[in-house]
Amino acid sequence: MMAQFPEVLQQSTLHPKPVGLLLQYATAGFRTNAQHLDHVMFRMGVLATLRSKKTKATIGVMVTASHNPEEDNGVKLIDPMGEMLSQKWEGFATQLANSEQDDFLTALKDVVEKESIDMSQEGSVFVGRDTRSSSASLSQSVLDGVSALGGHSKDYGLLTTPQLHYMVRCQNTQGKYGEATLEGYYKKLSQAFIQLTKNASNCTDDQKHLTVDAANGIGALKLREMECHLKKELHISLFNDGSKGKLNHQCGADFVKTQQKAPTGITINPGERGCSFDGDADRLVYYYMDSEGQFHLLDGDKIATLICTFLKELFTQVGLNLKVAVVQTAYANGSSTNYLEDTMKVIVRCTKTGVKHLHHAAQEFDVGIYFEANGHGTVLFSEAAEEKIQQLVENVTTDEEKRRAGLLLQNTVNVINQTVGDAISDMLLIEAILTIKGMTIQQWDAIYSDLPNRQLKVKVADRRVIDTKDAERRAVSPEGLQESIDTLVKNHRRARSFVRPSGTEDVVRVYAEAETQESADALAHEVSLAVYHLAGGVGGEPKLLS
Ligand code: NG1
Ligand code: ZN
Repeated sequence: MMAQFPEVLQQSTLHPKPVGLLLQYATAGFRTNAQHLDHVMFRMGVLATLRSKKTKATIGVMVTASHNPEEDNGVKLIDPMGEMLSQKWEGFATQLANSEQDDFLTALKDVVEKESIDMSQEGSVFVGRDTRSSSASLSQSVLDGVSALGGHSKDYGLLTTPQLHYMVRCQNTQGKYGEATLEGYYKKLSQAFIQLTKNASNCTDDQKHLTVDAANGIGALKLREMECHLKKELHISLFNDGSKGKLNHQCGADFVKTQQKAPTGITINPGERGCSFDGDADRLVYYYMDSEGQFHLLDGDKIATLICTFLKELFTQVGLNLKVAVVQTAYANGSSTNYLEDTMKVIVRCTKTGVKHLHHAAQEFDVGIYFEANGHGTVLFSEAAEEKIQQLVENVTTDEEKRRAGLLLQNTVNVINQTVGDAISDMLLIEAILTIKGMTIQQWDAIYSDLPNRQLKVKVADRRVIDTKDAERRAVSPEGLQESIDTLVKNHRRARSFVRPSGTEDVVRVYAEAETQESADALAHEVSLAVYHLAGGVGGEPKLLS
């Protein structure tokens, strides 16, 4: 066991930690300027190998900073079933990343001891990276970390984040989930998509057309690779493919959602569907322009609602009584929650921000549809639910109509990447649903009307002074803040507002929604002022949006 440690120690000196630099493994792993990350990458290679030895399974390491600017980078670990790293190990990740050079070995041995890791066990790690200029060398540092501990690694090179999650799950289920190759991923998803859409009648070429903004990121490359598998069942016009624009700059799902406007660099005619991926292709939002040139956004809440409607109809058709739930966060538009609960009569759960929270909540149901408003999400089917669908399709006594619905369900399961939100997979599912239902994007948008809303950021000296409860919907500290918010909310119609410290940026986020945009903007501004004054705001007072 001890024989491996001198090697790790020696190798770690080639990836030295800048003295005093402290980072935290947060909702999206480690994320900061790429220049500060070399030691973190090496150490995460080491940690992933330990995690692999502990779980006796393959672990994934993805090098990406998602929707952050090109000069940033980051790293996330992927657990055996393709899910996010367990919370306990997030702590170990922070501990390893922050130990100074001389203490690194002690920190490492501490993890080995606490987890009683058998160091003679083999370690296996899959590595993937996005298109950032820093990603190639940083992912090499991850590989160095794996080999320093004698682990085996497979470098997939350029991948979307959800593709790496998929590979890890395929590998650890011995192929039951699919084949752990890009070809396997493309085939599984595109075959399911073609099966889903083949029965749709009267689908015109116009309806098969979709404009995609790939945020100048990895999604563009992977969508191009996939296109030939789709057999022209979907006609994609790809924009922001990385050939000229800057990654995530004025484009991509995060830009579109936060700015509530179309990305630059795309051409989209009135009424046509467009969608945006984020920089690592795990988020997706849709939109269209109406005949007056007005932009309409269909975010994660609209996506969840469409998927839920589709699945519930199919479950009714086949007569399956499954416990279906939609999992959201406090950022979900109030209209979506009302529609799901009051009209659709489905269970709605609200969790803290961060997909791992949503994912865990969704696992408690037969079918758990989870989406953050920003477009990150997927659908989870319990093993029992998948078996019931399988039996239905295989049962020779099932009548034709039910079998057809059963096959749609089965292909829906197959087109979905259940490990994590996946822009490509979610896009195929939505395209299939719209085709099958013969629905336009305007009809989808009309299922319910969003309440106007606004998100703002406030800079404070220390955002940790804000503590929240009730899935971040109420602030418990600093004193008086929640009371102020309650009072401010009362002055607006159909209003709601909450604040929380961001997990990925050094800011406090403010969310407000109300009956009109003016009202939502005013409320967001008033609450920002309350945060500024009660939670130690720095810089100038927040200004009202003009
Ligand atoms: P923070 O910075 O904690 O709000 C943001 C997103 C999350 C999640 C993470 C990880 C919002 C309001 N927050 O978290 O939903 O996606 O980034 O990327 O969109
Ligand atoms: Zn992302």
